[in-house]
Amino acid sequence: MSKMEVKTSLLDNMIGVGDMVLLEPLSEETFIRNLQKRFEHNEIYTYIGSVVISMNPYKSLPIYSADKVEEYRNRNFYELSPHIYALADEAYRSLRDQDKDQCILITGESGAGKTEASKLVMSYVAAVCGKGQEVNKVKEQLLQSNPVLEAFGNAKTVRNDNSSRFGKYMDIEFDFKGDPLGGVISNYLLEKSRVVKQPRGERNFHIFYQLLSGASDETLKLLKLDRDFSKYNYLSLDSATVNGLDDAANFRTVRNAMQIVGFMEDELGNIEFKPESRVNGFDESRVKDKNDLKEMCELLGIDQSVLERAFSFRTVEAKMEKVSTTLNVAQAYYARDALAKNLYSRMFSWLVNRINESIKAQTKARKKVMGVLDIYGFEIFEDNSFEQFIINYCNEKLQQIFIELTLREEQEEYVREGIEWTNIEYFNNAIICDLIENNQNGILAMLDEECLRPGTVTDETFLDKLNTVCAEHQHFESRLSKNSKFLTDHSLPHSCFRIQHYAGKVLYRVEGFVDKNNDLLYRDLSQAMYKANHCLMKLLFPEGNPAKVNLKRPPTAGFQFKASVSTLMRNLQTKNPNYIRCIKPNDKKSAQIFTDSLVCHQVRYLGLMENVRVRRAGYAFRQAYEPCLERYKMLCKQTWPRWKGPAREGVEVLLKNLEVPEEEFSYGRSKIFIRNPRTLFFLEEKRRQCLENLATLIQKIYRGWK
Ligand code: AD9
Ligand code: MG
Repeated sequence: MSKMEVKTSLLDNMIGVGDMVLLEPLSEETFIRNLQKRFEHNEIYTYIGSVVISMNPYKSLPIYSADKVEEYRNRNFYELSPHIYALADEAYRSLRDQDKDQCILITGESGAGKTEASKLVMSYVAAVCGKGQEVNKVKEQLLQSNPVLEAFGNAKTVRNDNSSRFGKYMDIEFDFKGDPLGGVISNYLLEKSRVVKQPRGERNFHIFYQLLSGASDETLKLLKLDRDFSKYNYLSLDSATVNGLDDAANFRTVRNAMQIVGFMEDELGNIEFKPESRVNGFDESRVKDKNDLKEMCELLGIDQSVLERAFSFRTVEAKMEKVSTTLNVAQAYYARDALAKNLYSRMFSWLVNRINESIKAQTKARKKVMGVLDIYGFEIFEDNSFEQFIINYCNEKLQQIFIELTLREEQEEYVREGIEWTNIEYFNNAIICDLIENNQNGILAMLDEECLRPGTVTDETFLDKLNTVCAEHQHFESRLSKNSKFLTDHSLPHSCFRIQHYAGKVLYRVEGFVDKNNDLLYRDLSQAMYKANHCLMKLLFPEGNPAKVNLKRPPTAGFQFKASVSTLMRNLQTKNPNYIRCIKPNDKKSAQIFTDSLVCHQVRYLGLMENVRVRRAGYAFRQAYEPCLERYKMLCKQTWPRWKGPAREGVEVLLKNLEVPEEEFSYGRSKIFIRNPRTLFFLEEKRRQCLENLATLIQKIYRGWK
């Protein structure tokens, strides 16, 4: 094989084209038909260069077996048909062999398959890295953290029966050989409002149902719980059971997983108490059913009268003075719900910390890192609240990083390297990120300002402020008004504002924004919890410690989220990104339906067409001259064993000698740019053959000697 041969795996037309870069002719229509054809043949993965598009098959496919892992192991990215394993393998090898920290960025809307993809990447990496008892224990713990976190942090929504209600970023750490050492998980804003209220057709977090269906009678008795869901206000009834979800079996899986991760039996007990307190029905701010309150207090080791008082009165401390006011019924309900939400979300964070303690690497040596990001996907519901606003903001930031790193960076590199290039237009969502996060007049800043302002603050005053400031902007800055993504018009329903996100227009209802952002828990309640005779409560409610009177307000939920997202983005930018773009084929969770309009919408907002265009107009592969020459110099007599001149000239001689067509590459200032993945296969294949021949030769010589 001296002339270049084309590998067929990416070009096979029966099942569509494996790499969109090779699609002829390229249009949105052909792009979508190609995805459809592949989906119908169960080919759910398609490349755009090194980006993997993953289509949710909504059925289990036989493509994740141990044999498949072996097939993809140590193979070149473009060598076999597209698979998420190819991406995982490439990322892992590049981390192990080239010492480059990696991150796997998985994006797509709710139900598109991000969480499944993140688990596939983790299980692939676990299968191919390191061996031995210690290493296996680490792997097992890392993998088993998934079912635990999903039980406590996922729930059925109308979009997805197993929807992640928290953002998760996990750094998997490796030693210099590429053996796993441990990991660190960061969690982002759990949707805690779900604990006390779920939209129609949705459920509370899985763990509640799992516990009531799967725990033994003794455990339930100990926890003073009843199997009957209908006894609990906080558990929705219209969708308590979900088709295809076996809560009881999952409960056993989770318990087992917790043991593997390293939870002790008594800790398991600790987290199984639930804030599904049946402290219902307040009567003029007095607790009606004292039996429920009594049970909760017994479980948590709280003095009943203290908690009862905390549900009835509120103490405000100002300038060393304490003033007690009674709570009315609505305020008492509010206090109860606030306590339940805080108890659950703090317990969730505790759980993550506890898992981190178990899985943390036992060495201080430098580590190689692979980060896997699986967050909640972009959401547009009928009713969108603060949570959707936060979730969608996070998705905007991820889209921004994709634009920065693939579209902008790629084009800038051509300019830097002096390669001829015509710019390709793409939509940059920086303007939407700015609208939300700008320190002066971004929506989050305005919300904070309103929350901290003295006087009467309501969701409505916040909305007024938003409308005034954003309208002023539109008025004064014509540039902004042309592009403004804050949409004001007179057709908006009452108490709403609308944002033109990169993925679509979303109407947000302001109700609850101020409150959720403030995220305050009456001090009497945190003190009551702190006084509990239960070590976990002291840990979860440290501000309840009477010795620590801190009049400073805690940072708002929005502020904290913005800060943690910004840290995450900085972290991701230090790593080599690998993208998985998830797409859902239909809204019915069906394996048969391919809804054109839905897919088209996702293809558009994910910027996939621009992605192919940039990639096609450009070069699929680039490498600095020195390492390129080093890798392939064995393929040419003039460059082997050593090339004496500048590396760039060596590469020139090499490619000429191998008869690679001239239009296939360009010489940049410091790098060689190769247009088509096929050329890379060709080089790699030649190199493999060469090494094989060498090995056979050595064997022959060795045998001859014997
Ligand atoms: V959300 O933003 O957390 O609401 P995700 O995470 O994008 O969403 P998820 O991975 O949970 O979606 O996938 C939804 C469902 O699709 C899964 O529960 C599976 O039933 C189904 N799915 C997704 N990917 C695959 C797959 N590769 N093979 C089989 C899949 N089924
Ligand atoms: Mg998910």
